[in-house]
Amino acid sequence: MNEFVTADEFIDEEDRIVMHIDLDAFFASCEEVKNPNLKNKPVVIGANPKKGKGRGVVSTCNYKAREFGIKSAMPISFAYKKCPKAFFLPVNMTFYSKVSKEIMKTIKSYGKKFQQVSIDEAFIEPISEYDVFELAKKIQNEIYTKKKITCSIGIAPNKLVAKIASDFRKPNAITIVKSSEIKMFLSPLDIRKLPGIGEKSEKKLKDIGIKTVSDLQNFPIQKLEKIFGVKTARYLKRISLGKDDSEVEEKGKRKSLGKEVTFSKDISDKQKIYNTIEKLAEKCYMGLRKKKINFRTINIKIRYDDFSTHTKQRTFQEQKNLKEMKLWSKELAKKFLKDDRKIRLVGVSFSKLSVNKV
Ligand code: TTP
Ligand code: MG
Repeated sequence: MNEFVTADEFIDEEDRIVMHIDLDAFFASCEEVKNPNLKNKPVVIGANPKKGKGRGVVSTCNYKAREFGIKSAMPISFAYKKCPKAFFLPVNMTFYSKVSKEIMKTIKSYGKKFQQVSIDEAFIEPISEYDVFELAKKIQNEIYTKKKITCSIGIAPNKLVAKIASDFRKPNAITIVKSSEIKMFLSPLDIRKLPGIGEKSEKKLKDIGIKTVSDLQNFPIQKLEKIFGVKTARYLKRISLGKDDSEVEEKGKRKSLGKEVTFSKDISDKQKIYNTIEKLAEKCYMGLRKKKINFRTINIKIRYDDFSTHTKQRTFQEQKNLKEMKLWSKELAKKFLKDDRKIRLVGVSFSKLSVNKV
């Protein structure tokens, strides 16, 4: 299946380029690195099969074991039935994490932006020195040379399509989808390939005759809204068309999120200044919430008309809500607004960030 691998004329100037790199049969590949004798033999990682009586599940298996119909999340007893002669190994997370860390370092070195999303996958917005197809091959070669592990890479104008593309052909493949090809690329795929469509949504969609992404693309939006509600229906339509503007960024690695405004004319109108600060605090707060990032510190910046700049900050023990943060932003600014000095710029930023685990 080569029709989407068209390296030469890829990507119009204005397109964003996102690469999604996913390691092949990761846990099983790690075990093969440790014990090369396992190569070309079926290898299943997960719970102890106890001769078919084990009660746990399969974490993953190599491609040889997949030929027997074994899959991630399948009860280990089923896997045993399908291939009793497979090599069943327990999960050795410490080892896999170490391998993953080293591979992620390599991937990161080729990204202007980098976001690791799980132990074996990451997005990058690649550095622009290379042709994207060449770069993808270079990344595959480097990972293989260093760690003897293969990976599959999807390249597209956004994260959504890049992720689907990396899964499109596996193992050891590169799939490029240009923006003009997105709709056609997604059309024949099963709706389960779209992110956020789990078993439940799949059933609901299939009940109304939507089996492929193309069915979803063509389904009348009004009807979809009636069944799923406006928000979900619009989300479904957007992803069916491969639309996604989320950024490649490492969650929790960001140190702060700030917004500032320079007034068109220096002002001393207190109400206007407080309103602006409150709005900036709200923008920062909502920006972080959207990305599920918590903060502990708020910083206020004030620049007077003579360019002298002052800041004040406050750190909290626990997460605050929007209403509290609006009040705090104004409280911290109070000190600078005691006299009638004119203000040129105000800024609000939130820091001490951490990924929201809730
Ligand atoms: P995946 O990337 O989903 O799977 P994979 O790398 O084994 O195979 P593929 O070539 O299709 O990418 O998941 C990465 C690792 O996460 C996988 O090696 C084991 C672990 N995992 C589980 O423990 N349970 C699961 O149900 C899945 C899907 C993965
Ligand atoms: Mg993988």
